[in-house]
Amino acid sequence: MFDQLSGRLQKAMKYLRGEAKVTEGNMSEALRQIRLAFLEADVNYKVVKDFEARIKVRALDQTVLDSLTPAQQVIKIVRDELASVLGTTDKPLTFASAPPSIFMLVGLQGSGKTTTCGKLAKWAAGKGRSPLLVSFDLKRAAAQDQLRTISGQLHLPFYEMTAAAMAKPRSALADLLQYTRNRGYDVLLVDTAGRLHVDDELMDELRIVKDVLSPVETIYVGDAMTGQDAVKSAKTFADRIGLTSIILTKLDGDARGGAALSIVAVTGIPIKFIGVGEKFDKLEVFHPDRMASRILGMGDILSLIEKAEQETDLKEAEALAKRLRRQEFTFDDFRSQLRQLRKMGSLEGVLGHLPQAGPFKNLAGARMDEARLRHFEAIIDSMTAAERTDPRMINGSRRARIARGSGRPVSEVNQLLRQFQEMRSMMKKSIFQKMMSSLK
Ligand SMILES: Nc1nc2c(ncn2[C@@H]2O[C@H](COP(=O)(O)OP(=O)(O)OP(=O)(O)O)[C@@H](O)[C@H]2O)c(=O)[nH]1
Ligand SMILES: [Mg+2]
Repeated sequence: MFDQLSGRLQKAMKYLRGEAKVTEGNMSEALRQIRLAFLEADVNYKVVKDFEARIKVRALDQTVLDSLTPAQQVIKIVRDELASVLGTTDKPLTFASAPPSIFMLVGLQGSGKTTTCGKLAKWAAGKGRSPLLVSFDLKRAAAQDQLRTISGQLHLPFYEMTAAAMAKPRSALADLLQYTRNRGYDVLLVDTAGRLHVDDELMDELRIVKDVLSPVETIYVGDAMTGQDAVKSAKTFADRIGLTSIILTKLDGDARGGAALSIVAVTGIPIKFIGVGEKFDKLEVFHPDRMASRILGMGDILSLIEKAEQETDLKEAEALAKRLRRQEFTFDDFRSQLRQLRKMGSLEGVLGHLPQAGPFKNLAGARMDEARLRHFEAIIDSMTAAERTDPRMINGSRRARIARGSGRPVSEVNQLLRQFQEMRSMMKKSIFQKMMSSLK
């Protein structure tokens, strides 16, 4: 997958090998090579520009891991930024809280909608769900036949949508919904018509389907081989009917990578699966991080980098534990912990180690609530450096100022200060210290 891009990126990294320090000079040639590699891979121009700018800033920033060579550091940054362009964290397909979960597939002609319907049905059945397949194509009778055949091959039920019924699309869809519920199917996969180009008639048709069925996921199926065309039409579908997910197909072919590396940034919609072959098991859950590593190749160097990262995390944790022992825990530490948590994507890992009682109760309760952590961070950001180091100085008027600065109510500032003080006093009892060592 993306062999050419991988090759070019690896070549770009060679420009930094053996350099003692990353400077503007040696970075600029590496960056030029990265830019060319991306443009050649048909990545959206604006995405390339942003990517390049971010790498430049981060590469020249001295705070990168000191145990890595300059080339390794840049490789790490490129890998991270690739992952960020691909969507950063895994976003699994959502099931409805009350069945049936309706997945509606849309996209241009030949993008792989019908095939992907079959793949998703197989995937859902493998998860113990009972899927029903239906094709809602007002124009082409052959569309019904294709999906019926696929259902047969998968031994999964198919809902027959007749031409007569489709003459009244709204009532046909209402009947379909009733049938799905009555029979107890908990996943309904809705295949739709494709067109060579986005047109008003298709959009009207799709809007009716979406309106009547209210799918939990409206999935754009895009052919990765078509590069920026897939990106452009995804944007149109997103703007005109609304999308929740993207599945890119035909990544087993000689797709250059441009679609995958542009579509999330351009549309703001996450990629959830990729199609890597015509067979029904050729569907992979999309992991931005793993995909970034795959694109970059360099497996050995990447695992070395990961090890260095873990060591750094451990070192930071140890330093923090030391400060805690000396009771020097400040809001700066607290904030960097919050950032660390958000960076990890999931709070479960770290907060899971906290005792579920005492002062930690509230914090552990925040586990599910990313927004609250962001609010905490905003409040801490609004404190002065002196306040962060010595929160005891934060009196009433300072609290009001911090609330104004962060756009949060004073009550929330009070709550954060209270929790912080509780944490500090708990630390005297060295519970946190124990927790830190349990993290190792
Ligand atoms: N190699 C490869 N081929 C794929 C993949 N997904 C779909 N295809 C092929 O792409 C072709 C078109 O797939 P369909 O599923 O019929 O596409 P569609 O979007 O339903 O097409 P229309 O209904 O005509 O709009 C078929 O030959 C599929 O076998 C994939 O991930 N890899
Ligand atoms: Mg089709």
